[in-house]
Amino acid sequence: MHRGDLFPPLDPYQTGRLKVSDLHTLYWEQCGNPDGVPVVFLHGGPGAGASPTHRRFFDPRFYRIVILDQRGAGRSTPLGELRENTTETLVQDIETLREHLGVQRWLVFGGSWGSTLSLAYAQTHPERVTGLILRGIFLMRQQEIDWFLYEMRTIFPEAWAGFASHIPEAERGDLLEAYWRRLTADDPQVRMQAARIWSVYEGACSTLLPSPELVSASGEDNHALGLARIEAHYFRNNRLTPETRLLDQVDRIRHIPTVIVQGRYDVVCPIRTADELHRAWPEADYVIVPDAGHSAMEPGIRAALVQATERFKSLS
Ligand code: STX
Repeated sequence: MHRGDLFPPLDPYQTGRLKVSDLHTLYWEQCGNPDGVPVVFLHGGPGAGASPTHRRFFDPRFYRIVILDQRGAGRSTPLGELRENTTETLVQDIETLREHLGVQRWLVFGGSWGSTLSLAYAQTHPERVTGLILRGIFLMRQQEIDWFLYEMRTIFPEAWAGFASHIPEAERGDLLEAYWRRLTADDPQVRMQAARIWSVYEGACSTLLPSPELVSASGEDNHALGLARIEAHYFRNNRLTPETRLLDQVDRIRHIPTVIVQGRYDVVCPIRTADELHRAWPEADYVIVPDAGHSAMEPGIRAALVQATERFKSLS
């Protein structure tokens, strides 16, 4: 069994665009084996978009690897569009793409917000899901959003200072509202500046050890704009109801083979949430990586994720 690192870089054998509403068109790609076992990759944020590295969690000889940029994210258009952009529309888009590609059932792989969306998708369409690989669990509850906005400061005070100091002191009592105003301002420069600072804050808190590469990638214009606008939009306008919905509805997916991978020192999505999910769902395999933070690219996390995709070969 492959126990090493990511698979080698690879190009898609097919890419496409799929119009999913009057407003939104999705970017998607397929890599690996066209006759292989289907797996769909769901990126984080929401709004972060997928990258070429994400293709490399899966053995390309075995898997038919489907990757999409969610509404408003990455190469999907319009970038950063907030209208018609809810958890329900994202779940529907996954179904639209599945049907478009002629896939019956697939393995669903998602980290961070991708874990949230994977759970929402699986609970809505359990018959379509052969397995779940979930990393850095995020359930979009008030406590997790407050942690993101105010309490990551406990561990990353310098990064938080950069995030908070963009906002005048009088507005700092409600950072989400203050950022929302700027991220949706008429002036594109005001939006861009706020987006860059929001995204760099998240990136800086994502790794156990400092990663200048990840921080500078976080500040890249298109990535930052999609991520910050859509993330703020979901935090402010698109909470789950009730907020415990994904935990309450574990019964719908309890039978689906699942691996949860969680970094012990994940500061963006603290392990407490993964622990709650696993307590509600003891049948799921739970892998705690003892020396990792949040990012999928943390060495221990990516190794655990590759081990999980390798293990799923025998269940396919
Ligand atoms: N956001 C969680 C999430 O999905 C609250 C996420 N966290 N960091 C990221 O995504 C990136 C580092 C991929 C931007």
